[in-house]
Amino acid sequence: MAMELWTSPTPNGWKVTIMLEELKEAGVALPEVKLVPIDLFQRQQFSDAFTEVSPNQKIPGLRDGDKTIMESCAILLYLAEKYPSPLLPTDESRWDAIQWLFWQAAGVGPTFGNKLSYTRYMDDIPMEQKEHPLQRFNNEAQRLLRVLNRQLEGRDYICGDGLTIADIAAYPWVRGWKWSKVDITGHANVVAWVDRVRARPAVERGLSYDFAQDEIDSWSEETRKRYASGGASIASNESIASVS
Ligand SMILES: N[C@@H](CCC(=O)N[C@@H](CS)C(=O)NCC(=O)O)C(=O)O
Repeated sequence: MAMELWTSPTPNGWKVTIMLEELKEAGVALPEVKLVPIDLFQRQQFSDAFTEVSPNQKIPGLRDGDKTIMESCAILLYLAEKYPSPLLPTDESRWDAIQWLFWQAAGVGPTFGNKLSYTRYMDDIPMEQKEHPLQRFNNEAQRLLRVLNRQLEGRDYICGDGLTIADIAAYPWVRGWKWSKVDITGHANVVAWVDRVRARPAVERGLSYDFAQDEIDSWSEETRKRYASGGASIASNESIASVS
């Protein structure tokens, strides 16, 4: 039976599509993966069918036979364990990848995500109410970038010479820095790492799922408008009680 990936073209979604392509690149014979697009602008994340796959009502979600998995980093770990490859080493160094994976899930994702929301998706909120969160999330994002920059000193990838699930988790958030307006340009190792990861053919393929290939690096005005106007649904506070 095919695996099903319920997802959207957003940073948390790209983690999994990049992972699938990097596994193929590593020579893993993956079963067929059926893509089930979730239109967040149409609030499909709140449908009963998707809630079965992801009780948290956020993409991505994976169904593999009887097993359903939510949370992008849990999906990365699931795929990495099920299909062994250098993306998650089997020796002691696996803990390097796992700790940086959790660092992304607990720090980079929420911080960059919140900075993005206040920067792009809350135009109806007066600036004086946004100033504090904007500053707080920007400061924390800059702190995380300093941590990442230090970790990348003398290393091509977060855990050393080879790409791991730690890079796959962090990259989609950091690459979107122009959209979230988190300036990475003062962190030379991070800038070089973003370019290095982007140059990988599997990453290019992973970023193209259900998304126009010629807009991977630079969105058209129309796409920017669509994300800006519908972004509030991507970072919604819809109550779980409102599910019909
Ligand atoms: N911690 C979750 C975060 C997932 C998440 O925030 N997904 C966003 C898209 S990037 C989403 O589904 N938003 C819809 C909503 O908030 O209603 C993960 O890593 O999977």
